[in-house]
Amino acid sequence: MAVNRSRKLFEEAKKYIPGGVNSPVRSLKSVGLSPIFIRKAKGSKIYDEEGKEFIDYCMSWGALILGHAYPETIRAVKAAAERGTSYGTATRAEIELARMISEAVPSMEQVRLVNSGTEAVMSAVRLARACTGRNKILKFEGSYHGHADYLLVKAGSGLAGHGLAASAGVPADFIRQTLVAPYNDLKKTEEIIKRNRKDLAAVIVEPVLANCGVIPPKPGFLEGLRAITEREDILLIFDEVITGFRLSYGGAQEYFGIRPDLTCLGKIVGGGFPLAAFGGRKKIMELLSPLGEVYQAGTLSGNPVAVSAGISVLRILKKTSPYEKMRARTSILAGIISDTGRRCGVQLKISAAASLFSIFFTAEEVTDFGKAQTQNLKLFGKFYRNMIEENIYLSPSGFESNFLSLAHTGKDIEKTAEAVEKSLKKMRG
Ligand code: KE4
Repeated sequence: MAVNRSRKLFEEAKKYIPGGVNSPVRSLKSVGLSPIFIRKAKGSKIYDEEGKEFIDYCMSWGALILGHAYPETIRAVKAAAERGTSYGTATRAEIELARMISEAVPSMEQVRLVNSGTEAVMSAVRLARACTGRNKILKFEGSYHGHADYLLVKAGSGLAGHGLAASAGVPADFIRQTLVAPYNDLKKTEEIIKRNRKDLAAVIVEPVLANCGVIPPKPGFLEGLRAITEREDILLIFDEVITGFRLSYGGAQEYFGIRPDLTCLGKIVGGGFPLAAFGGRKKIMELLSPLGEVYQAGTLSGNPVAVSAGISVLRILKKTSPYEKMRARTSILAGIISDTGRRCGVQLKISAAASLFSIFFTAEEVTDFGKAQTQNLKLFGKFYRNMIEENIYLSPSGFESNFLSLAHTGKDIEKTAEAVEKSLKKMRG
């Protein structure tokens, strides 16, 4: 078979880029494939270098809730770029985006724009440590908060898929301040918090665990977390890089009715550009330089082109509030996949939260990272490769989430359902 263009490009890429990719999870290594090089995208579709069309459920890891190359975003970005790509000064547009975020997420009384989710989380953690004068932070097994050294501890996403519990190159004393608790286990979490309360600055949580597949919070888990951190005077950080503007216009904190002290946003808020944000109570945010003693900076922070993309997306989301429609479409697809698995005699569990979903090849409910790790990854790889053959591009790991967008049509769902049927049938026997 002629080596396709992606394979040829991959060989070329490996000469100059480690592993041929700029981020491990897009290597497709954990599903037994090599990267598919995408040349263009529109709506719910991506097209490889041979022009082959795929229905995309990775959607740039959840960033493109409106779909690829959304016309309003393209128009806004072109207009912004024609006025210059970066000034390194204050601009009017940054005020508008910060105001829109604060109005959407009232707990974010003040906002700082940064360039990635990693940077947003790093900054929020530093702020929490300065605000409380304590050093320890608590995260949950399987959660992924970007690649800051001290957070690469029992992390999800690419670390889970590649079996790296913590990355090389991170000195042991860098992670000494990082505690880990089992997600959805409030009792164990409370024990760890009580044992460490005098050194604990913050608890950071993905309100829906979405980096080991999708694991929604059990009823009462987030409420309990809020009550305990409030009582123990510990800050609660919601990492809403995935759930922000995804679960609702006000994110998971609106969806679940919980008010954290600090919030991190990414992906959707940047409209597909390198833009993220963190924010919280004014009193805490005013600790940031140049007002306070917490240093945080960035050459391209609040970049006018990226900001124009973010504003264009938030305007549409605020105006159309597509959340119920996307939730309904996601549950239809989840139901179809679940029924098809039963009909084909393949044991699988669908886990969904709003327009997020993931497929675990296991018979038991997946409520934490430990259970997610028992999924049959070999079967997931087979299913993944079969779905690629059917031109469906899922997020390439059993430890990632899939994302529906406003651009996914009923026809896309039908095609996906047919692809699931064919893929699962090929896996029998
Ligand atoms: P970035 O630095 O990749 O923009 O954001 C880090 C981050 C922080 N918090 C959460 C909850 C996240 O999911 C992420 C990044 N998500 C991964 C996919 N699960 C990004 C994909 C990648 O690493 O290539």
